[in-house]
Amino acid sequence: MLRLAIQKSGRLSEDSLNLIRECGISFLAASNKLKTEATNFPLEILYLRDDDIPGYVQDGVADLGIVGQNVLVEAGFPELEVEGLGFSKCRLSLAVPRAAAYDSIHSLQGVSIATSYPKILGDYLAGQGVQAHLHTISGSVEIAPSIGLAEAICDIVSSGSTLLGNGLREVETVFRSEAVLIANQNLNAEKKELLEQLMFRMQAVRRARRNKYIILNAPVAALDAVKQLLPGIKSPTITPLAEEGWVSVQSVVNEDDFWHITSQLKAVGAEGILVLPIEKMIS
Ligand code: PRT
Ligand code: ZN
Repeated sequence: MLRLAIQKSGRLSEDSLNLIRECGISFLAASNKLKTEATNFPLEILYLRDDDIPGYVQDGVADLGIVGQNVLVEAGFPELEVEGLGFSKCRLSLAVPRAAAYDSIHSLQGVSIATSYPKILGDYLAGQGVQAHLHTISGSVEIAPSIGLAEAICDIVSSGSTLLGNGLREVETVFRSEAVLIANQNLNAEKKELLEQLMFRMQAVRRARRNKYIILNAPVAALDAVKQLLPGIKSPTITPLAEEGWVSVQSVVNEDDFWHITSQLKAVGAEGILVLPIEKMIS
């Protein structure tokens, strides 16, 4: 039985649960929301504050966890990371009041900076040869300059609207983060095997999310041009249509390239283009 710790309620909770569900693992809703057991995989889910997850996994109270890299590195256990999960992407950035003079990181020499990430920020500043006064606060970091607590801040940014709304200007990216799967480093053979199975499923789900299945009809004369646009996993599947001189082509395209490729396919003569989501994609 594996114990997986996820965030109880917050930005990571829903995406963590969705990933587990898409791996085909079902579980009953927890009555007390502290833990639940899966019904079709040897997995128990613990619901915790995100800040507690790295320590619980390090100590072996949980075998696995899903947490932001920012929290993991700040907790001092980067070695627990197994793989990135591609959601909750954000950055830890330095920001100063809009009107403040700022030329380079050296403008922060001797300045007071409010943050909830003293370790990551301290390491970053040391690497840049800058000495600043760090004020560690646990929340509402963005208001620190306006209440006179600090001259600059270092906080998590995603869209940037919180900084904007508080009259702040983002000046340096200190750290880039996403949700990661973490694991205790002394798992026994049985748990390691279960972790392998879980990772195999997670990878299949993530690959599927990044790709689409595409089916289209094309005149035989346009086939070479269509094949150029659709590399597929190996190569596209081509079957003749009942109508002479036409074929049906099936392939997989990356979601990022999808709009670009479909417009080019139309331009070379493809018709009846269907695009379908992929549920799982095993390499
Ligand atoms: O209660 P618990 O301790 O479990 O949760 P929490 O309040 O500490 O964390 P939570 O749920 O806010 O965030 C969990 C994780 O989500 C973080 O550790 C990051 O890895 C990730 N994440 C992604 C973010 C954001 N995006 C984000 N935008 N975490 C926080 N923010 C906050 C940020 O602190 C700032 O206040 O959102 C604001 C900035 O957002 P924008 O869009 O205005 O730039
Ligand atoms: Zn937290």
